[in-house]
Amino acid sequence: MANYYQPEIETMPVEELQALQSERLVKQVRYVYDNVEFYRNRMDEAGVKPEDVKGIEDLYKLPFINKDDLRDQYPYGLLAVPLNDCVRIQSTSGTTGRRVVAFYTQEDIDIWEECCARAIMAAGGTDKDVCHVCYGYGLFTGGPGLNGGSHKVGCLTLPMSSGNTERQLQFMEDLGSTILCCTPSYAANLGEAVTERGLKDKIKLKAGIFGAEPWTEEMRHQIEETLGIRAYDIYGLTEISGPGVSFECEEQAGMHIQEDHFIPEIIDPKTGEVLPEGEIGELVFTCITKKAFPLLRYRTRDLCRLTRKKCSCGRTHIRMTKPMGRSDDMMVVKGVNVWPSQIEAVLLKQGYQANYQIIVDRIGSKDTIEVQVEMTPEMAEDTSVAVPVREKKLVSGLKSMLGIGVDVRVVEPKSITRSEGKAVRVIDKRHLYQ
Ligand code: DLL
Repeated sequence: MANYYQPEIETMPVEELQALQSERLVKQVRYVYDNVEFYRNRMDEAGVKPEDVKGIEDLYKLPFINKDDLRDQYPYGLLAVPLNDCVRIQSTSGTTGRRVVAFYTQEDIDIWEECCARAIMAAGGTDKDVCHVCYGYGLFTGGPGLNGGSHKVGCLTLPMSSGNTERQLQFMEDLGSTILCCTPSYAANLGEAVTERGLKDKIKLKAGIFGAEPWTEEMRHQIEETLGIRAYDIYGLTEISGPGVSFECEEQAGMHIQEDHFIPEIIDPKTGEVLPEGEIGELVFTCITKKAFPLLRYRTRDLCRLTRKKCSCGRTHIRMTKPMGRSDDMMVVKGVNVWPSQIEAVLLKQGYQANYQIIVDRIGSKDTIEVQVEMTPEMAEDTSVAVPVREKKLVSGLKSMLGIGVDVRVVEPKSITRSEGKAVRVIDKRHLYQ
């Protein structure tokens, strides 16, 4: 069975890695210029010729592309191979506009699955494992990506897809699942169900690979505790391939970006200026090995920071911090920037679980923000602390985190709808009035 921990690539000295990137970038820019009219026009407009890019130091010369460009080019405008050479499409959910459809050749699929295989191995996976995949299957990349990675590692793969918690638990117990792959919000729900049914000692899970949505360190601890596992983060996006663009190793200290395939940059989202290592900004990716849908300098809208500090796992690939969310997840409420992850951190620190919803509205010209959070069953049983007392404590915690007043409603256990895929945390009713 192939070993998808690839030390010759994953621990390659940085200078060699960058030489490899430069070589691949030069070829890729020429390939894209020759095969995609949209890029040819963009580069001509920017006055950049393929031969101007001689290595990664020239990356900044290329124009950016963004999600609107992808939507405008829907469906075939960015295809760099004849449609006949493509074997698969995947797609974004399209909740915020027209869908983005990404195309893959067989080689693209192989590379993508290899990245997912590396992620599984970095979480301790081997061909002895039973890999329980309950990301959604279908157009969403989560299920197909981790499924392919699990095959490559040689795990016994359970293609569960999302939902039907009873069946998930039954298979987990009967087939001895050892690695769980799903969104962190669904992992938290499974953790809750395991606790309620007293199954913790009956399941054999040891690791989880969770991503596709932002999650906090507090949530990691909670999931690790309830499921008795180590919880690893995995990041990716449909446009760039899917999960596995980056992932955590055993150090759980940032996600290694698969730099032999993707070159990351951090830019100032307002000016587009490339920022030095260590600064927070918008993550931009250039794909240097993709054939069907090769994006150059794609603006992800995800905000994070990069570090090249040595990682004790031995991998040399640069690490990214957990994205704080997309730049478009940030809300401006009462004139202040508010991230759902800040709210989550306060709730979990005060012993709640990640079952909450944030409702933003506008009354007259004033913004309102209400956080509804469920009590845990233990809190509901403990009558010594009244609900208004709990609410007051949360109001104060949120005020010191956000700097604004927030209404809080502590509600009964199980009264907030559970997510099976990406959780919907924010309902911003102000959009209705625009
Ligand atoms: O969510 C791919 C994926 C599937 C990643 C399974 C990890 C696991 P999209 O549906 O295109 O693809 O959404 C991509 O989700 O730009 C981020 O905003 C967000 N995202 C993905 N992974 C993480 C993560 C998949 N680990 C968008 N932490 C990205 C925070 C994440 N946000």
